[in-house]
Amino acid sequence: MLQERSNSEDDTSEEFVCVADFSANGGNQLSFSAGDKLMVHERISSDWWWAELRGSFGYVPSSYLQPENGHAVENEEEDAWQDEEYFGSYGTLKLHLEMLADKPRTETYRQVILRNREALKGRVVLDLGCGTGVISLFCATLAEPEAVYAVEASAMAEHTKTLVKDNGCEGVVRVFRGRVEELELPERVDVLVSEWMGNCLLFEYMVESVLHARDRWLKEGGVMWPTRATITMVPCEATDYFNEKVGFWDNPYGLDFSCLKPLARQEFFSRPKFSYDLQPQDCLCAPSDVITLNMHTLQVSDLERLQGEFSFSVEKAGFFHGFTAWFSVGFYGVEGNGAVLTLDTGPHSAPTHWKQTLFMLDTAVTVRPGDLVRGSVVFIRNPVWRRHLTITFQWSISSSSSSSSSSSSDDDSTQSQVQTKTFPMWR
Ligand code: GJV
Repeated sequence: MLQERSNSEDDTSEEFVCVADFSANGGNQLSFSAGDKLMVHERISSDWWWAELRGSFGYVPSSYLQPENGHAVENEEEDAWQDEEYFGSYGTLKLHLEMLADKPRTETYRQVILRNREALKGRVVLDLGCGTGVISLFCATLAEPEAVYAVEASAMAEHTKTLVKDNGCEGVVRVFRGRVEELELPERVDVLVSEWMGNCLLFEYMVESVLHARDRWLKEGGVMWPTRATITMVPCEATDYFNEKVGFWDNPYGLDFSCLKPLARQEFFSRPKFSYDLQPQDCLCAPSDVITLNMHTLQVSDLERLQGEFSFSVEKAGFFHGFTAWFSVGFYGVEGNGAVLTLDTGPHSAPTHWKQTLFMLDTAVTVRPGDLVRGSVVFIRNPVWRRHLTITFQWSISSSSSSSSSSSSDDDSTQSQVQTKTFPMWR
């Protein structure tokens, strides 16, 4: 899993080349096209720089820019995936312990195999990103597959080979160490199983590796586990979090620190908050699915931009502090027998290690039952840093004025201006 990186370079003006199109979202941003050359005057933060293009000034996302002299371009491709860091982090037990100890997650995969044990008989399975091999071992011990190919790029693969032997599965499970994109497998497979889901589903974009493996190794008519993946959202209150990060500055120790509040908003609310535990009572209404991916038809190119729409009808009075997002995945039966199992990482299901992801607005809005929060959300993959993305929300709130005397002719509803906020995750 990837960490935020800081950029500690000097702030003298320098020319940069834009590597992809960018359209400005807020008033202070600057639009540009791939190939444009712009002058960066100040590196305000690691993500947003103050720049000039053909006489206009504005903020630009630093990750879309490359130095004009183009140094370190040779390593660009590898670096863009941060594979050394990524697979390095999966080479130790820390993350595997977290995933294995996550009962709802691991138990769902176990149940999927149990319920398909008959159908798996004599089939060939690819377990992509097998880690310690738990899913492969479930296959070998709970069903009777012909073979299981367990693929793992990190150093953990060496331990996985031992685990397979120690559990008496070496006749069925074969461990391959390497990136699936670069490996030769003995044959095509009937089932491609993988646990690839990152924060907010897409972060890390391991899903791209899954799609490559599908196109290369899954037989015609083979099955994908999970079969579909869905991103769900809800507008929510986050009073404690708001007070902890921004409300705090109002009056600490009897002093007026409130001038720091804009800075606090910028620092704490400009990125999503991972591992957020949304309390069901903080949901302002019922959640809604915004994006669903069909793992059989999804294409790598689709991942560049995914858009969803929402229309939430507020059910309780409160403060609209932000949106919370999470995902669920569904598993269909091997024989198309429909038997669907779901792993849901939302606030109304058993907690998982993913928890939820919170996107805080800059200012809280008071809402009442019947108010409509309508808009869209777009997931744009970072054109340079391939495991990262930005998420842009656009929304407006319409409220019908309270004293609803049924008499008055037209709707007295007022609609707020369209608001927009973009969250880098992480670059
Ligand atoms: N080839 C082989 N192993 C991989 C690949 C790949 N292309 N990509 C990821 N892995 N749910 N967010 C491995 C990685 O080393 C790790 O052990 C596992 O797959 C991902 C674990 C789940 N991460 C997630």
